[in-house]
Amino acid sequence: MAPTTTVHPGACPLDCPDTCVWQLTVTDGRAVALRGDKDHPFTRGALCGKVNRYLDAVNGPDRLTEPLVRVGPKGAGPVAYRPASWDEALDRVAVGLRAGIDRHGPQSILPYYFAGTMGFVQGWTMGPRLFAHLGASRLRTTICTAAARAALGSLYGGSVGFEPESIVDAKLIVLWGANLLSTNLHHWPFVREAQARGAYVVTIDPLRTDTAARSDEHVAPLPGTDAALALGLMRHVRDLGAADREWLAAHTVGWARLEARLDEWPVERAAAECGLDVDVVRRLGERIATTRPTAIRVGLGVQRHAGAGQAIRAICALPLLTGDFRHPGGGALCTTSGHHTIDPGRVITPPDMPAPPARSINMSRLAAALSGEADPPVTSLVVFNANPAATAPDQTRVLAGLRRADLFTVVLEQRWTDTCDYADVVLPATMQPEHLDLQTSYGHHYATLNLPAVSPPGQSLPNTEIFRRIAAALGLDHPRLRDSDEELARQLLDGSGISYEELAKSTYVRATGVEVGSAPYAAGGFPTRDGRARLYDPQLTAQGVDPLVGYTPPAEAADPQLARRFPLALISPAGRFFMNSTFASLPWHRDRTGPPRIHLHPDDAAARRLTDGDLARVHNDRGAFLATVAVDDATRPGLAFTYKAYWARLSPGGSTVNAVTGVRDTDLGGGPTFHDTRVQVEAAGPGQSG
Ligand SMILES: Nc1nc2c(c(=O)[nH]1)N[C@H]1C(S)=C(S)[C@@H](COP(=O)(O)OP(=O)(O)OC[C@H]3O[C@@H](n4cnc5c(=O)[nH]c(N)nc54)[C@H](O)[C@@H]3O)O[C@H]1N2
Ligand SMILES: Nc1nc2c(c(=O)[nH]1)N[C@H]1C(S)=C(S)[C@@H](COP(=O)(O)OP(=O)(O)OC[C@H]3O[C@@H](n4cnc5c(=O)[nH]c(N)nc54)[C@H](O)[C@@H]3O)O[C@H]1N2
Ligand SMILES: [Mo]
Repeated sequence: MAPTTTVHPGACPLDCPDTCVWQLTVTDGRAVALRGDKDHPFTRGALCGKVNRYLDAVNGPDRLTEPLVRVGPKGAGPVAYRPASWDEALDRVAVGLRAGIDRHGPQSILPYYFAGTMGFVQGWTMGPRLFAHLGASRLRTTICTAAARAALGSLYGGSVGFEPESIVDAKLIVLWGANLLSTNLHHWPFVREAQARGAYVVTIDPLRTDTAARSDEHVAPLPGTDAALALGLMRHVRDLGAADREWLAAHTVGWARLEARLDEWPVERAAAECGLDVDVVRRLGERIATTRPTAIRVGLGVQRHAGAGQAIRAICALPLLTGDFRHPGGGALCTTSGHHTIDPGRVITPPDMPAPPARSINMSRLAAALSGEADPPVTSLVVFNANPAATAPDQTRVLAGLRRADLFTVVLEQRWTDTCDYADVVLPATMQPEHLDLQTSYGHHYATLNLPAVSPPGQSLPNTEIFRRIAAALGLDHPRLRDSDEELARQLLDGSGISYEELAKSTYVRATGVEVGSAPYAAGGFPTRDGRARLYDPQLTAQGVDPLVGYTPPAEAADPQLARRFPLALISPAGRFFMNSTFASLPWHRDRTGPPRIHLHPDDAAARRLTDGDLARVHNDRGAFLATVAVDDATRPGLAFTYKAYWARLSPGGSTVNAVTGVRDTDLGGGPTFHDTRVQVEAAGPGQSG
């Protein structure tokens, strides 16, 4: 018989601002080819390198295809597990969760999940709904953008900014702590188009990334000092008479106070704080003062430091000063999330379903929550769409917590991960081509519907179905715990202005009411109560934060005491071929990425007699990891870097960079401070290669 081939549109589910629309080719029931949808206005056809090989993950021999239950010690890996039927596995889950509830109450259960899929249906509906109904601890999902969200909520009233496609109209583009070529690839062609039309592109990043190297100028401040730079730039803009006082008066509050503060921030002070040449700051200030429109694309790297909230506020205050939001292509943009209208909150706790009040636990503090900070203790952990053993800070304590004999852990996964090593029960989950989902984007204004196109391997099931079955196994019979995936998608769309039928027909729609190429805040109208942006926000006082836009220095990076013992600041941004820890076990992706590396400035390498290819031990008081030395002048003396999210079980020594990152909240939002870390690096002794 001739093979049957069909093509199915869908959405890339990964935690990336681009949310590509793709076309999946299925032959005789098997996913055989994947390409980008050329007609999609933002992603325009090309997929990134790592997702070009997404079918390696879908069709991989390492997919989990049946439930597994632990029969050996925690931490020993797959050998400690045996296959089980769904009935047996679900029974274990129910018994384990019930035992915890009986001893310590439902709050002893912690669901831990994040954006392994950004699909709302598989991520933010049935799982959180079940746990809310049970009265389990709520998860504060802070691991990625919490500081930015809180800062933008204060400043603009939400995570909103210039319309991303309008960047082609900008005459000056500042890529601030954003490595577009690795993490926001589909915005880059728009930047190039602006450049072709004469725009000047500046990247502000402590590292000379590919993006920095391909910009017209690279400005490399010390990590965590961005607010100081922004204040110095604002001061210079003001001194040059370029503050748009009319727009400031009409559409902001707090300008008079901020102007007084700028008196304390001459460019010399800003330059000194940032470790920059004063002329660099002056020249950039002049450019900003004289170029309309200026677009500032703000990455998330700037907000993984102790002063993150103030950094985002100060950077995003700049275009308020220059009146840039008047123009298409002017203003700042960190994430587009606040423009989107789908709110999973109502779906997680529907009004007709009881959800007892419960404490919240900050996911960025998992290490602490598992080792004594939580009272009542966390005695059950249900992990889905996340791999915290690799990705959460303070890995030594995270792993010790996961190893606790009194902790009952359930992991829903597509393939065996570091976190599975510590599970009592592992449940096999479907991937994007196999389930229904609905997505918006944190980098553009489109929403996409993804319908199942192939059958799942073995007995794997969508998260939603697994949670429906866990609910049944627990004897919970509220009808809301039986809603189908399509019903959940429809509930998500309720009141969003997007219709399911329309999405089913066209796959994606422009979802926000903001027109392509428009200037949504030209005449103010920010989503604050009075429509004004807040340079001064008295509500922040209660959170211990300066109500006025200002500068909070980094914690470890700027600690001279600590620097004596741990002389190198360390940042761990996104690499190109992994997506957090997703793909970090696949042969093609690993080949492209190579082993964990510690990148050192030539001076720092020489001082330690380290050369390219040496195995080094990177350590501080919290822990250590092993990495191959890469001597690299993309960084500056005193600053080391490595890429995030290798797997511990596949790393020499069995730990990753998160063994040295710590549990410390950002000033605003309770986010993690991955890039605010100090370490020492030395040659790994013999026998340390694990
Ligand atoms: N290929 C790939 N793409 C990804 C990811 C991935 O792992 N791989 N991860 C996804 C996720 S979860 C996210 S949240 C986004 C993150 O993507 P980004 O927003 O790009 O965030 P980071 O990678 O943390 O850091 C971006 C840049 O900020 C720089 N940086 C670090 N500290 C500072 C600082 O203090 N000041 C300044 N100015 N710059 C600083 C880093 O050197 C880095 O080049 O990317 C997503 N996309
Ligand atoms: N050192 C350091 N650490 C960091 C960062 C950093 O900058 N530096 N960045 C942080 C950031 S920004 C983020 S967002 C976090 C991300 O960290 P995590 O949230 O842990 O994300 P991933 O590592 O991608 O793991 C996602 C997992 O979900 C699984 N998954 C995907 N889809 C599904 C599904 O439908 N069902 C189920 N059951 N599973 C699914 C994937 O197989 C994968 O194993 O990492 C953080 N960790
Ligand atoms: Mo993230």
